[in-house]
Amino acid sequence: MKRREFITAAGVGSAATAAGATGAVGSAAAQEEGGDEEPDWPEFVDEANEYSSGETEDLRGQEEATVEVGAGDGLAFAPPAIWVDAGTNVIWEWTGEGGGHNVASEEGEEYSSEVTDEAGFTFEHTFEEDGQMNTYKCEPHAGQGMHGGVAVGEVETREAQTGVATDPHEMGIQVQEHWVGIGAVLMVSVSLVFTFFTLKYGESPHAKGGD
Ligand SMILES: [Cu+2]
Repeated sequence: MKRREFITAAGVGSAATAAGATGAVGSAAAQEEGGDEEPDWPEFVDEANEYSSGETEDLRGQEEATVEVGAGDGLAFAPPAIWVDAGTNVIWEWTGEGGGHNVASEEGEEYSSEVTDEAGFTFEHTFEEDGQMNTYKCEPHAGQGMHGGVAVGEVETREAQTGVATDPHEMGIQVQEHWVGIGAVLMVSVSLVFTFFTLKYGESPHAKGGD
């Protein structure tokens, strides 16, 4: 009688611990799912001035989008990475900062503006091809990171990693979940095996000395 009470208590205790660990797995997974998707930019855009991972400007649903030429310290496009629908007219507008700039396609649809430092100068291109990842640059400052990207419609995406270096963080979370998951499985198994053997072979040493 006493023995069975002890076994029940031990079983419930282990089950509760295992449930706690399982809960931790659930919340870690929920945190990871919280991120947004952004276009899977090539390195050319990832290294663009004024761009940080996860900071794509989602302008889908608009017929027109404006990008500043000569933003930040003067050698950047702003926003440097935009996501638009097919048929969107993108207008680049010069700030007059940072010297003479132009807008010239790198990959994707082809276009090229003149080089100028005139504030208020504009250049336009309408992106027609759905699913295309377009990249562009300022030719005088391409070597200094004056790059930009225009993702159009249904492009390949990746998990946005706002404010964090991409890969190490992702791996860190996966490793954590991995170990917590193994821990939970081990605890449940040990609990079940312990209960089974104690019930089958009787007499746990802890059950002695009861009244
Ligand atoms: Cu430039």
